[in-house]
Amino acid sequence: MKKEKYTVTAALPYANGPLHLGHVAGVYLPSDIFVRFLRMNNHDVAFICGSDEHGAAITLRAKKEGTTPQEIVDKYNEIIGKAFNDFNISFDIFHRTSSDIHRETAQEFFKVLESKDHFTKETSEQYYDKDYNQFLADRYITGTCPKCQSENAYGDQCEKCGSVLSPTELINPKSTLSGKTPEMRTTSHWYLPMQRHEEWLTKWIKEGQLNGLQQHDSSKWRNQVTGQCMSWIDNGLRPRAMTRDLDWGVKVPVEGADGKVLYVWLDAPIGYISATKQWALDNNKDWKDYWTGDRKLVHFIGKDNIVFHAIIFPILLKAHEGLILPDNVPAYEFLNLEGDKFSTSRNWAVWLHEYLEEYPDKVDELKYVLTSIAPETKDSEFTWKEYQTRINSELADILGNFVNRALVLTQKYYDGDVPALGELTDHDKDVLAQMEAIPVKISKLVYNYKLREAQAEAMNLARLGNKYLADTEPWKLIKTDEKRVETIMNIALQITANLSVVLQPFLPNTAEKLSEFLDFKTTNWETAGSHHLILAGHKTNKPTILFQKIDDELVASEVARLEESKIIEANHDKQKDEVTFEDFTKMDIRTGEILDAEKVKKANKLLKLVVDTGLDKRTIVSGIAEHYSPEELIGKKVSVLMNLAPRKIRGVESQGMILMAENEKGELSFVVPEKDFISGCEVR
Ligand code: B3M
Ligand code: ZN
Repeated sequence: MKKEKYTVTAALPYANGPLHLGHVAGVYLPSDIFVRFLRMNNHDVAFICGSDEHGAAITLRAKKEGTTPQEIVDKYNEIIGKAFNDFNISFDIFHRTSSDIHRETAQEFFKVLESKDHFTKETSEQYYDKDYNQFLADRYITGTCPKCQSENAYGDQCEKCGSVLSPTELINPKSTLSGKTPEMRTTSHWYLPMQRHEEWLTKWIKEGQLNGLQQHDSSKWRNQVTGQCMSWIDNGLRPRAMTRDLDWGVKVPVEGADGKVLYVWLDAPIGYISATKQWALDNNKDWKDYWTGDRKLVHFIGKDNIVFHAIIFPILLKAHEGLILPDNVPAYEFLNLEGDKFSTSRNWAVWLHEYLEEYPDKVDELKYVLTSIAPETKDSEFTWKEYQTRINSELADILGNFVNRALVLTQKYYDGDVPALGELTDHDKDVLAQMEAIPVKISKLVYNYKLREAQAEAMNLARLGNKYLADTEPWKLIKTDEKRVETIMNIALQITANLSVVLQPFLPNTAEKLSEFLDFKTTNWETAGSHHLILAGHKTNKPTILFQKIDDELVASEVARLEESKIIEANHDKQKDEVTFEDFTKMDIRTGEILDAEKVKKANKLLKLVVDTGLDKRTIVSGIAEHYSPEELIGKKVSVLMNLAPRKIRGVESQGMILMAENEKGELSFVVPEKDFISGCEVR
């Protein structure tokens, strides 16, 4: 197979919050699978990512947490980077757009475009907050949506109805800084006249859609990508401001541009280039090799980033000259969670770093589930129930079961030695032919960015093996036909060895375990399909269980956790629905005192408390382990919601709830009477 060159990028996550499973399923996992596959096929690949550390996304978060942008990006770059690492995502580099090399690269890029007259300078009226002495970026203005009348629309978008807006369209605009009505002031900015590029852009995008004539069809863009681009173009391309009045970002490298920074959507994609530069420096390579010539540039992104990667960045690359344009922009639709959209503000999310803390040994399990449900062509949904079903009835019952049988029987009959392949029946030949065909199918699917089907095809190999053993029943045959069993077991072991190859892109940890069991490893995809991957006489090892089953309790507690955060967060910024006095009196709240505290096993956030409530001493499980050590809690006065229905949390029955106040930074404080009251006093 022809060796090709690829530069693969995964969208730079904003360093303003942690990653949730939606990000993972729609960008980072598919790009990782694609790259692992390319590497196994000996293509020359660079896999680039980093955190996006500029823009209003960052400054607003800093304001919310009462801290500086620098602290925010340092904090989330660390959390995100660690989560990628723990999740075994194989970036060649995970870089940062706050680095010096990025600033220099972005400024240089801007200067090249400026010198080639690709910008126009235009003066316009924009909202200005007098109290804060600054122009207001789109996200700094909220007001009533002109389309749906929702009161909390942002200057660039209404999250309620999804309309794209501009700040001047908002009814009754307010600055999020001072809360006051902003005034209009004149400011000038550099604009990218996108309309100048319409002709070549249209042709290029249509080519992408139609192509598919290349070796593996890899140039054919997904319909939703070309569709979105063409509808943008058909609506008419307009000049778009490439600079902003902000003090956080890459300074505009021109005289007289004080207080102006590069627009984050000019800055961030250049982050792919600056990250490549840093990686090249670290590895004695020339970065230009990765952005010029016959190399395929592939951007993995979410659908909300399509126009930035398939229109704006290509315009910038083309205008710069000498750099390649993307070969493909595989964009993913959105992943929903338990019937609702992922939402950071409502905490309706499964956070990757939290999952990994909680289930550090279930990395491949999550990868498997997320790839199975990846939103490749339409929005899809993650539920804990499906997580359980996929792991139990697919990973454990099919893959785990087959591998275990094959290896355990080999131990039992041959002390681990691979038996010889004897005469083949038609059934054997058919099974071997199917085994041989699977890697070919997987290849074709991966090159077409159909990773969901590709993984299913890899699992078909385990299905094939499982069925083969069930059909041939070597455990019965061993009593009557030992010779025949040798052939059957040899074939079962060839299938196992092939699994250790074809699973590598999808489930690298599992593939590694298979390699250890077999004492055999190849990272060369071209060997996949072979009937002789491991030879007779080769010694295999005793296997361990590959996948533990997921019990109902895990599903129930994860779902309960989500429901709780939904109830708690839903109305955070506004007053909740009215209740009657009678409603209120249904709650039995009393003062109490913590007598004992200990950690709940295998749960980082939970403490098991024994509380004196005046009426009794009871056990309450509380999610405060990250805020208090057990020792410092003993003797603490608290308020207890007594008559909350008891619930089992991590196997411990919790009889009530401790009341806590939470501030914007997520810090917790007990809610207690200001005087030293005894336990059992009613709160009302
Ligand atoms: N940070 C937007 C996002 O996280 C943005 C992507 C940048 S890719 C150059 O959705
Ligand atoms: Zn709206």
